[in-house]
Amino acid sequence: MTSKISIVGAGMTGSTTAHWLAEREIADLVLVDVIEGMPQGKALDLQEALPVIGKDVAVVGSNDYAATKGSDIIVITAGVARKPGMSREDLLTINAKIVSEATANALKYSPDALFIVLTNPLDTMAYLAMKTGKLPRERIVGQAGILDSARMRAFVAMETGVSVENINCYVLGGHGDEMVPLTRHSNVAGIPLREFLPAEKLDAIVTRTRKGGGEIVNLLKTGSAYYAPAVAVTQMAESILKDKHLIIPASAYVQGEYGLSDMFFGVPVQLGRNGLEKIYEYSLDTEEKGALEKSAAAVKESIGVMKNLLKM
Ligand code: TXD
Repeated sequence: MTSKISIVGAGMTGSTTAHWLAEREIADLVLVDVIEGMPQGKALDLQEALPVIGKDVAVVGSNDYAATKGSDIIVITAGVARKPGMSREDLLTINAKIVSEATANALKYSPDALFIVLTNPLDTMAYLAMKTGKLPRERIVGQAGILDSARMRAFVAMETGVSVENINCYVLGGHGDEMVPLTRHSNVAGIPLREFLPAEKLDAIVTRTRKGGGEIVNLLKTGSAYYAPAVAVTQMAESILKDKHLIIPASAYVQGEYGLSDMFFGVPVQLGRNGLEKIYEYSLDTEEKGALEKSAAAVKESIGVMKNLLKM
């Protein structure tokens, strides 16, 4: 492989990301974690699976960032996962330390890498990683929007019986309960969702989407979602390495887009070999603008809390 992706945090999300990525055969992979033996064991197990599916990918596990040397992409999914009853913001204190250290360490060995951040609270941790690494906004995005939109697509498919391939949903805003599922822009094979489903069904889907992360946490009890987040990262990495110019919802550093600045927020971004190429702006009505503002306020508050905490 000519490309290399390193995943910091070889827990449920990190190792599942490696699994999806290995199947795509787009890059050699490195798993890094603080737990001794764990990333090595998972990497070796995955390496031993690849002959069965005929994929020539090198998978390495390590506790040392030296193994990540020369990575094209660094995925940060190290941290503590949400437990039932724990808000994303509760995670802030613990995860801020982990994310800033991970960013600084990864940059020592891959000074030109692009970053995809997952650790929660997502928009805040992406902001922290960007500031810690002094990265231009092109080089860092947070994963949230593909996941939230995929959840909504899954719920629409379950309700309508239509193939997921026909269902296009767009969820913007912060990766929290105030996220904004754009029902006016979402559609089934081009037919607006609002025409396809009665209002009460659509409202229920919007609510379930917003609480989608919590629904899984409550079921699992000992962790949070990982299959869907991991495949979302895979789609982002693939768009970058293949220079696809794919437009996907993701958390990006806004500089005036949607009237917002100096924060990470879920917006439609175009991803190519150089990372974030462009942020697109949907035309929004008053209600949608109001919902985005509410969501932005929640993210700004979380960033403010972190800045205070870390005296940034
Ligand atoms: O869509 C999204 N943005 C998310 C975010 C979807 C899924 C998970 N999301 C967040 O990622 C979640 O809220 C957590 O903040 C992280 C990791 O979630 P995961 O479910 O993978 O948690 P695990 O299984 O506990 O794995 C975390 C690993 C674990 O193996 C720790 O030992 C490791 O992180 N860890 C570290 N690795 C490297 N370096 C440091 N400092 C470190 N600290 C912990």
